[in-house]
Amino acid sequence: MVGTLERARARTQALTATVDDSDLVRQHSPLMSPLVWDLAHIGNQEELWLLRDVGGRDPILPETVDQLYDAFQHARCDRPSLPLLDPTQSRQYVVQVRERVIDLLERTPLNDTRLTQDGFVFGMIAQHEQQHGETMLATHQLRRGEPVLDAPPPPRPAGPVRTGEVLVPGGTFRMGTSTHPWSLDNERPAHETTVPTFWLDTHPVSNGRYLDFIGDGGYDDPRWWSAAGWQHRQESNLSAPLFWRRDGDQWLRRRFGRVEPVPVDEPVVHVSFHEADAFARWAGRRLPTEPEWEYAARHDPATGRDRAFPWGDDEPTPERANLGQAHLQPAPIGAYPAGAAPTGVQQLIGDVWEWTASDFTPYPGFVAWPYREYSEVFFGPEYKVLRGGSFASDEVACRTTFRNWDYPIRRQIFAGFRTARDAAPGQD
Ligand code: AVJ
Ligand code: FE
Repeated sequence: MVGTLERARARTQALTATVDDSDLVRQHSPLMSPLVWDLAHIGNQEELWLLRDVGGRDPILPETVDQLYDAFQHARCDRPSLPLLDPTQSRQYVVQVRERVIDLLERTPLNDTRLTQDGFVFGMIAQHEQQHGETMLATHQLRRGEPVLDAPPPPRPAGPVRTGEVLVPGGTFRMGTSTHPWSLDNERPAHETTVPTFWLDTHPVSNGRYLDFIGDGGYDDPRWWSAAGWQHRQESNLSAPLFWRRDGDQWLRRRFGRVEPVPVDEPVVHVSFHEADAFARWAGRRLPTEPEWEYAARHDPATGRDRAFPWGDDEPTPERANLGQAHLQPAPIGAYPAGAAPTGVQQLIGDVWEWTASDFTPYPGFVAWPYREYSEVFFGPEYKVLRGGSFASDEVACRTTFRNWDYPIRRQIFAGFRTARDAAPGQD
């Protein structure tokens, strides 16, 4: 548990120590908080839940500080004008909180309240920090200026890759979880769900395939777009994924401050739900539903078991999935044969978040826990669910049951997609 908290902190450090103080307090996009807000917010959530709630300790700073870091009190675009802790104070604050947390962990017997059972609230805070790690990485991607981040390139496939689709035989499985100790409220409870037989892309949609959509005039043909999608495409003048730029007859993309030709064999990333949905229709297909996605990722048709991961119950490894910001990009299509599901579907975990067709809604029997503002206040048709995690997701916050959500117009997150289609009657 301490190791998991430390891994999150090492990442936070890497994302906040590599830029100078003026970069920390700057707003790199109205869509994002200044990095210094994320930093102190991470510390503040840790203090609120672990030190004050579990530990019964007094506040470290004047209590007026809490509301500055309450995400519901101030929109991201307003956060730079708040009287925030400065970079030095923020760094000191998170260190102080963490020292006291380690002390508390040594004294607190776990399992004596529901909040501490199996270390849940410590796991929740580690997941929270890692989710903000992913958000801070998205801020780095939006930041202009010299590159400051580095990582080795992801693995490449060993040989030729067979792309296409696989038939996923329908059936009933237990969607979600009632037993994973660190699962968040929206993943609960497990409930029987029946999925029809369907076809699913073996891999996420690549930049190469996405370029075919662009080249075929996909952005200019309202036939492929939903009404809301077309309206957004018009208003925002969309013509390619975020961070792409056409240069003569080639496409370039900017990634963490470096410009390079768009790699055709990499999963497309930085597309909105609307773009994913339009691509799918252009291809004569659709986005998978959330139950279809989870069923494909967990269910083993041979044994009838629902597993933890596509490859089985063992934890993720660097051979199985591109997670944890080990690389600063999704890996090429076919780079993770060891991560395949029994049906042969690949790269469900890691690389890019995958847009699904589904709205973010509660499972039957949902109970908000431990706070309504994690999930419950977001339920409804305004948000679409994303699954599977990205190269920027840490494994503590990446499960086959884990649900992410965002507005269908969002593009700065590390989101791509894969497509599906119904099976013909009798194909099962
Ligand atoms: C689950 C990724 C949508 O970043 O808005 C962070 C996670 N919740 N702090 C977000 C979260 C509170 C959340 N997402
Ligand atoms: Fe947060």
